[in-house]
Amino acid sequence: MLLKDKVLLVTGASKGIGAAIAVGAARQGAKVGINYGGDSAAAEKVVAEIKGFGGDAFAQKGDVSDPAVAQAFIAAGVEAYGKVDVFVNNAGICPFHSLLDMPVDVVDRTIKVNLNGAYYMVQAAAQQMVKQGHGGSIIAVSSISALVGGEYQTHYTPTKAGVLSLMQSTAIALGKHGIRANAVLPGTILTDINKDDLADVEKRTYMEKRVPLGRLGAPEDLAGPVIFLASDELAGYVTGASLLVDGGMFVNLQ
Ligand code: NAD
Ligand code: RM4
Repeated sequence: MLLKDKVLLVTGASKGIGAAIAVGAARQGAKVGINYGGDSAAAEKVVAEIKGFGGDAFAQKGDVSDPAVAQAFIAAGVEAYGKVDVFVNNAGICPFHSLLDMPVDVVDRTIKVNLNGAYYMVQAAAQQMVKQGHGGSIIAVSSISALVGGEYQTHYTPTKAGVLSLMQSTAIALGKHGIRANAVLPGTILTDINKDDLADVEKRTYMEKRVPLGRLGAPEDLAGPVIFLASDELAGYVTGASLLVDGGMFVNLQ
């Protein structure tokens, strides 16, 4: 029970990586608050799964690109459980699209959700943690895409580099408050975000072949690394760091 008595809030957790983090953290004893963008039934299913094994969780709908949603989500966590110990910024979108004919609204939306949304949420969580005065852990789900490019991700990869940079600066800004800030960088994880992209069998086979561990990732592969970074016991001296969780894809040149 690495997160016993801890309160963990996570954005974009109705499915995919966020849901796996929520469930994994709850299994380690955390009380969990879930933000999500759309599918209320899916979010309630995650809450029900957690309650099913004796955990505690709530879900709150809200578009992270709205700064008021960040304040409301942190406030909901405090109202439910009295404090926020761990904040995980995970919500994100990746509408694959080519560069030359990229519509302005697709660029703007991607940046607003992935980067502006992260900023508002991290700031709101930080304000609460500083007020509490007993430290905390902030973790952002960045990406291997913070380090490498993608032909149909010219709007997306800068947001993931931005989120990584946000954690680095946040680590400096909040160190004096005992608050740690770190990033996880998933490789290619099978979720709805890339379902259409990987429906191209040739691309999927190519991506699989790039992974030394021999398979693409599952959402659950991110739970352990996030729990590690959340835990003061295990990662108390880790801040400003980034952890690739990609089966070795990034280092696989030849
Ligand atoms: P997913 O599509 O399965 O889940 C996305 C989640 O974000 C959902 O819960 C959705 O409701 C929520 N969301 C989307 N827009 C939102 C908004 N405006 N406000 C609030 N919530 C919103 O995708 P996923 O693969 O689990 O992605 C989660 C994060 O992981 C993203 O930030 C993504 O960039 C990152 N990531 C994913 C991969 C991958 O290969 N799947 C790799 C690296 C990084
Ligand atoms: C990740 C990475 C994956 C892609 C997802 C959408 O950052 O680029 O390969 O499938 O984004």
